[in-house]
Amino acid sequence: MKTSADTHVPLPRWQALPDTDMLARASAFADHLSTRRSVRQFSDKPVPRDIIEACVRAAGTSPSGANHQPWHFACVGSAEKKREIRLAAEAEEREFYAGRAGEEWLDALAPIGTDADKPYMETAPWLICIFAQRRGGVREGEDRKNYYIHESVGIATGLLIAACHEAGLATLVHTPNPMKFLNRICNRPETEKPFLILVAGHPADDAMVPRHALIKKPLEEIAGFL
Ligand code: IYR
Repeated sequence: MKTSADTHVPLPRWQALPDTDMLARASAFADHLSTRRSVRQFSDKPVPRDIIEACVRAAGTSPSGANHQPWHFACVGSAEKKREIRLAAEAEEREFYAGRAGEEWLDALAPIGTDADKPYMETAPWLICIFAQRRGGVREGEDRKNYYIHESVGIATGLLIAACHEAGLATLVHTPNPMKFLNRICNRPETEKPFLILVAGHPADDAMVPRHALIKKPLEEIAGFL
């Protein structure tokens, strides 16, 4: 690996912890994340914009291909835009649930209880529409090829979900298919591909979550040590 004073700086502010602290912190983080639930009933209680900004800043720290940061977060809080997005998403979802999904997919979704009605897209204060950029670069105005776009945007989305949870915000990953309509509604260029919509807000007081979603695979099933 090539490093020089021109291109590199010493790793700043690295915190070395004793193993016992590392385990305690990793375990506490895992326990906290295990209380996250995908929520489909939201309260209309407002969430100040600066909270969303802080969560998106956390997402923006994500690693990405060649550090090109190939993402855009269109944070939709206006009632008119949320309504437009809801109506367009529901139109796609109606076709999905009426047959486009196919029997096997609908069968897999049955325990979650979802259908084509998405009222929460208007009730929740924020719809964070995440776009993946095919071209860009590190600096504003660059037009270079981006790399590992989906991996990068997926990782950033994971950090965004974790940041929202840490802030006390409930979220839902929503992926109407297709969702090309988002480019028009969010004024994003054709070179960007809608990745997903993250619904964010306070849960409704009477929010319910599917039992199905509580089944999490144990460590032995999801990890191997070699
Ligand atoms: N986008 C649809 C369907 C849907 C698909 C999957 I995979 C889910 O885990 C949940 C829903 C909807 O939002 O209803």
